[in-house]
Amino acid sequence: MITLLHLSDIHMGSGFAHGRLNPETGLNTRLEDFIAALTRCIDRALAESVDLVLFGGDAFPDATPTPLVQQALASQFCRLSAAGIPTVLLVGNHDQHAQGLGGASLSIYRTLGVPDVVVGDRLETHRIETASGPVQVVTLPWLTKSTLLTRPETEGLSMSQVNELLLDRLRVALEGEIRRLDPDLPAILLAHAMVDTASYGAERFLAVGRGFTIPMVMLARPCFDYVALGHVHRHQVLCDRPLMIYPGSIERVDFSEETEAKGYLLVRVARGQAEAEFCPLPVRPFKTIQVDLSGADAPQTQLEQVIAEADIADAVVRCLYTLRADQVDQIDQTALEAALANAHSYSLQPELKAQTSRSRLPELGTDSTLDPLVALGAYLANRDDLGDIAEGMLTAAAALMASETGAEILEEEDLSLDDLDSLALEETAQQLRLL
Ligand SMILES: [Mn+2]
Repeated sequence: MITLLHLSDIHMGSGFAHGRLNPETGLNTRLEDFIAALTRCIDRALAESVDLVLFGGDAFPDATPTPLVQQALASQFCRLSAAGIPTVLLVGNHDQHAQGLGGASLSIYRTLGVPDVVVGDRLETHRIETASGPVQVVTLPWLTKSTLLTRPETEGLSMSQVNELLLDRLRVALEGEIRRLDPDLPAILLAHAMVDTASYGAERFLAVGRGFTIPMVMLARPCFDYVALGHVHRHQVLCDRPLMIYPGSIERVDFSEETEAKGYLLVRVARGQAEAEFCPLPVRPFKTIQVDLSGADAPQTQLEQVIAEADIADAVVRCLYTLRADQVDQIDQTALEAALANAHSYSLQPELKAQTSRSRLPELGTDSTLDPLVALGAYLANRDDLGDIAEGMLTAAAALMASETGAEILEEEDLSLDDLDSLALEETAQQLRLL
């Protein structure tokens, strides 16, 4: 029987906006939270003397973490190496470098030859000698179309056709690995993937290179005794035979994870059997306070009352309140800040109640086949306040439409004129500039 600790989606270095500077350490408190969560995972692995640690991918928010963040992660995984506990670090979508092969933020561990650390940045099978005997780990990192396809192969294909082709290739490649497995030894699949039967968490919004979905049946093969997943931030068991689990992220990355339990898995695996225990971590609470004040006679009093009743101690708090334009003067910002002082951090997000329904531009009509660039032009022509950035937005939008990823984003988001109207435009402009 092999005991292992399976964790995933560390995202070390993200969510700084939800923290503050710790004057004693000079670090952002959210970095400290993420370090504390990872430290607890490694502490447990050492305390249990597990035979193996599996990391399911997404170590950082991107492939170029700052040295401080890189070091924070390394100093924890090095404790496993020092204890002689084999560790597999799988490459997730956030760890991949957009340009060419290699260069993933975790590849440095292989380059340095860190003892007992295996980096899974391609589909391959690793035979690992553990204290309780050998185990086979098939690594399946996050797939992009450039992983298994060449550019000429995908030319002229729609996104869904590319995904079909990619799945065909994956099926063949995975079959190749499976056939080479030793049937007498325990076998584990470690995959960073969006499995079709999973329910979404924050990763839906985090994904930079939006990828594709793998059918659960393709991974739930009887040759695997355990399927260790990463990518989805919400802990969930997808299948019992073979046991297939997302441990979820180890800390809350954003408010979409407000109500989710965070933790890691302790798993016992032998040939033909597996059992897992979810171990919750005591992580930072997130708290959304939402109140509609538009009908209130005394909005300030009511808002302070709602805040007083909320459990905000040491929590990351966002306070969303709706009010009428004529009520704005009745809100005392300083008093609100005092009421929220007990929180770890907070943001006040007032929203004005729309007094009139949104107007539509007649020239845009209801023709949904209208060229997006023409529509954007017509929209900007009617928005004098955006005059300064109108030209830049059009240029950026044209570039966006011309680029493959841009077209994919628009297609995936099903971006229509209605959305354009309701999107926060500054943010749109900023995103366009970033692209
Ligand atoms: Mn991911």
